[in-house]
Amino acid sequence: MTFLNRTVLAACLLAAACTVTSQASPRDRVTGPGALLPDSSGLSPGDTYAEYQWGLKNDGSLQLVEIRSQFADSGDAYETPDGERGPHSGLPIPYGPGGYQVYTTDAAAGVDINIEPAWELYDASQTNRDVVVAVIDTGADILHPDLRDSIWVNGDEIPGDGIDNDGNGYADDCFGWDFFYGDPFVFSAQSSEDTHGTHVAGTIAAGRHNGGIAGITGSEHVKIMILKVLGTSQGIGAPEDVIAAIRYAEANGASICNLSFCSGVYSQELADTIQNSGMLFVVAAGNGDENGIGLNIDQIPAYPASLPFPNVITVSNLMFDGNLDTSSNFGPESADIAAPGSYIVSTIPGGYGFLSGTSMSAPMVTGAAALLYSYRPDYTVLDVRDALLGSARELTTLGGRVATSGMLDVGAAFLWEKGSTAP
Ligand SMILES: [Ca+2]
Ligand SMILES: [Ca+2]
Ligand SMILES: [Ca+2]
Repeated sequence: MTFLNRTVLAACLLAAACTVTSQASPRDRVTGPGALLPDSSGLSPGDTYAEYQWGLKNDGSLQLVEIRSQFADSGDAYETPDGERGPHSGLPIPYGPGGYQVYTTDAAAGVDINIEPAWELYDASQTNRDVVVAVIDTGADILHPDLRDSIWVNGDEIPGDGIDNDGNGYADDCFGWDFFYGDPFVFSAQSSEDTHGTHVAGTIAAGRHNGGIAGITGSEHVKIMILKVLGTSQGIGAPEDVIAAIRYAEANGASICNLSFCSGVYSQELADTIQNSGMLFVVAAGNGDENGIGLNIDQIPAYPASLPFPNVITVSNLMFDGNLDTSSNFGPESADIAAPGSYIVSTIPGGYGFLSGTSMSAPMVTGAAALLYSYRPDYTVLDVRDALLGSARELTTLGGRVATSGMLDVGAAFLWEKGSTAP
């Protein structure tokens, strides 16, 4: 059981759904306008939840309080020889004084992506270019008030006529494509299976100064192409759909892809597709083993996180105290950089909610990459990668954990000089 101290969060409901393959674990959620409060952080005036976006501005006031049972899960004692768990043991549950211990984790001021100086430069620039970011994930709520202005629209396609007007091989693909179900509908309002992608999209590109949260790029120049490859309440998918989505993204103008998913299974064709692409891929490092303990993905590879290509950035999950989250995968060769990923507030269908995991860390870097790529029309996507990694802010906690030994620092990336050495 966990609590996050700060007024609004006390009213949070515990989310019931759970995604498995997509690299997030739902914890708390806030929905509806009733929870709106003015942004007192000064981070992004008009975005009422910006106060809770510690990843963008961490004033050190958050505290995580966890109440953990002192008794180990007795389930393992009842494992059958073939590894399956037996029925519930029936042992008495250890309630009562002394049965639980309280653990607190305090935020460390300044452990954030330092977005404000980057926004100052970006907002003052007259030469920002348009950038399309592919979110290859679950679907996403394209009608969300904080997202709808940020959604890529295929202007050459006429919706609903059943005809592939632009001849790109997909009929009625106005906002992207659902490769999971094989149709043009990138959001299912009837189920909760598109929560994950909605959350990822919001971190990257939710509107700024329009209520709700502040997306890193805002909606003006950066648009999100929704490519659904993960479906069902488990967030599962297939490599061939990811491959098709990558090809669609590149053919239809995307330059950066967010891949917030992970698999232990290697696909040579997926690896080849990524390596041969001209796009930049920002990839979640993954959320550890079945007990939620982070793995060294240099030794136990996870894909696409462990792919060693120069157009891939692999991102680990930084907690607000400046440590890697215990669940985050790491690897001094395979993981490149850390970014905030725990207790991240972003858009969910019909509202806002908190999710945690490397799935939330990757879109921090994707948003930063898109912002910088927009700000610097002279940069290639590989220049953007060099800038983000070369300017990472070193933390002693990250030494030997990620290649840069550092966390995302967008303000520093905006000041990075092309030609500086990068890891
Ligand atoms: Ca089409
Ligand atoms: Ca059409
Ligand atoms: Ca907003």
